[in-house]
Amino acid sequence: MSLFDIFTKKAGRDYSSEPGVNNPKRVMPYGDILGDGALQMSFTLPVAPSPEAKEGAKRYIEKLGLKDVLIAHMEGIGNNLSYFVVYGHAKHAFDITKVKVPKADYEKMNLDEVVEFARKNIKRKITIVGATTGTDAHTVGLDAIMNMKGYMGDFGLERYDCFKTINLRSQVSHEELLARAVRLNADVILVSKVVSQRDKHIEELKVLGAALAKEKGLKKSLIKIVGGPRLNHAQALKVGFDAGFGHGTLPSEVASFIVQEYARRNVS
Ligand code: B12
Repeated sequence: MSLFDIFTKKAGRDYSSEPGVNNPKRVMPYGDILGDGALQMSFTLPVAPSPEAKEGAKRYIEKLGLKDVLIAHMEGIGNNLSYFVVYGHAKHAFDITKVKVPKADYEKMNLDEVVEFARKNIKRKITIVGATTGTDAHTVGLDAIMNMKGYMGDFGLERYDCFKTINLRSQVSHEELLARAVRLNADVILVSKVVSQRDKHIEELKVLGAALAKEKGLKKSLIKIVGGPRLNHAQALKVGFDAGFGHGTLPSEVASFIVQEYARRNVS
């Protein structure tokens, strides 16, 4: 269906009984009218901006199956590189009832609820050791979770009375993290991985996951958590961790998981 059709023939019609509209089995993007499949995407091509680059970008997106393609923006972003913003209309829909995403098992609580839960059920401070590992120098994500001031108005783990937190900061080797976790008798380790080029973060986490599993000096009940913008819970499980937290995670989500998982493992 073209944009013309959408605006002239279909506008004003009741779509609620049609595929793609309010129907969880046929979900699709929309822009102007539910079910129109309108979407916006952006990408970079390794060519200088030109009328040919613009037309090439349009044809490429048409090959991907989008209709009514409009290049809304083209901009040079360096030597022989162009950035594009494109609008188009997709025809594909998906069945959201068939989509299952593994998630860390916890009920979200706020700071006071976490502290109260720990006071009632745990009755001791939980020792948490955090680090950004390998050559990764990004500390902001880990700090957002651990530091007193927290992230997006949500206080960090240092603020919780029920936790003793040790932030080893960035570029921490696996050996050092393991040694510190053993020495501090850690209950939880938090690993941050931000650089993900060529899936380096996954490779390194596999190695760390295996080293953690082998290390005899660690508590058997140690809770291993990993986080970063290109990570999710399913990936964390695959590399030997107990939970994975991605983009936009709030400290209280991590705190909620920690106390509930600690109670599951340690309180009978
Ligand atoms: C700030 C920054 C830097 C600073 C870091 C300063 C510091 N002290 O951290 C500096 C300038 C040092 C830097 C360097 C580099 N950077 Co940089 N950097 C960024 C930038 C702009 C912001 C990252 C950030 O602070 N985000 C804010 C925090 C709050 O978000 P977050 O990290 O996602 O954290 C949240 C979640 O992911 C999660 N989380 C994160 N960690 C953890 C851990 C746990 C346990 C849990 C539970 C949750 C959790 O919770 C947080 C809060 O919600 C990003 C681009 C971007 N916009 O994201 C690039 C970016 C991450 N950097 C990038 C790159 C390539 C580099 C360099 C390699 C550049 C270079 N060629 O030198 C170097 C790497 C140096 C190194 N050895 O690691 C790339 C990574 C690309 C990739 N896919 O790997 C990015 C995406 C930029 C880009 N688009 O190219 N960088």
